[in-house]
Amino acid sequence: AGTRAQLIDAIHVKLRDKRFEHVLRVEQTALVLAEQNGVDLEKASIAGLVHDYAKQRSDKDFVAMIEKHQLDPDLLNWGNAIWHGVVGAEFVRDELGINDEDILNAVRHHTTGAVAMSPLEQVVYMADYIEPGRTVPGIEEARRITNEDLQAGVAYQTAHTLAYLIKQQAPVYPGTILTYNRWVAGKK
Ligand code: DGI
Ligand code: FE
Ligand code: FE
Ligand code: FE
Repeated sequence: AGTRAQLIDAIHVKLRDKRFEHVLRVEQTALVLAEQNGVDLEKASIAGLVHDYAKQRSDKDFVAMIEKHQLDPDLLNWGNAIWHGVVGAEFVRDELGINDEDILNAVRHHTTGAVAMSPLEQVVYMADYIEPGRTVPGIEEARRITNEDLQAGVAYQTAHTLAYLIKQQAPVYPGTILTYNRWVAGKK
């Protein structure tokens, strides 16, 4: 296992400065949420730093990775917004040598959420949404709710993201709907 500085360098060469600065803010926000929720701080740091590691890869690279790891072929019908998390975790493992499944799941699920999310996954999902650079309407309420109750924050983000996608008439990834059913609609 390398140092944080080595990890930072490996990430920075793959990301534009704006994206890299977002990643650093997600790390710091994840550390605060981890502390508040009894989550391992080192894992929160690493997961925050690597969550968008694959964001700037080409579509061709993602398709090759889906084939290499024989991931769900339905993924081929989606694009960077979904791939950089779900498929991005495979780049994190293959290129950065991170094998911790909790960290890899936090990367996989940071955009869409998931039916089952560990506390670390919830921390990263929420840190990405409320980091101090985010300015979307309602962000102050999202921060307040999340600091009070992490799981309530997950429900808030999930509901608002789905409403946003529907308003845009954007395609909704099936995993996003499953997350909504579990975390917002309370389906067992
Ligand atoms: O990578 P970031 O910009 O830091 O944030 P993110 O990974 O949470 O990506 C957020 C974007 O992903 C946001 O524009 C909404 C989009 N998104 C989330 N769920 C879905 C989705 N886009 C589509 N088309 N379908 C989804 O289910
Ligand atoms: Fe992302
Ligand atoms: Fe997000
Ligand atoms: Fe992000």
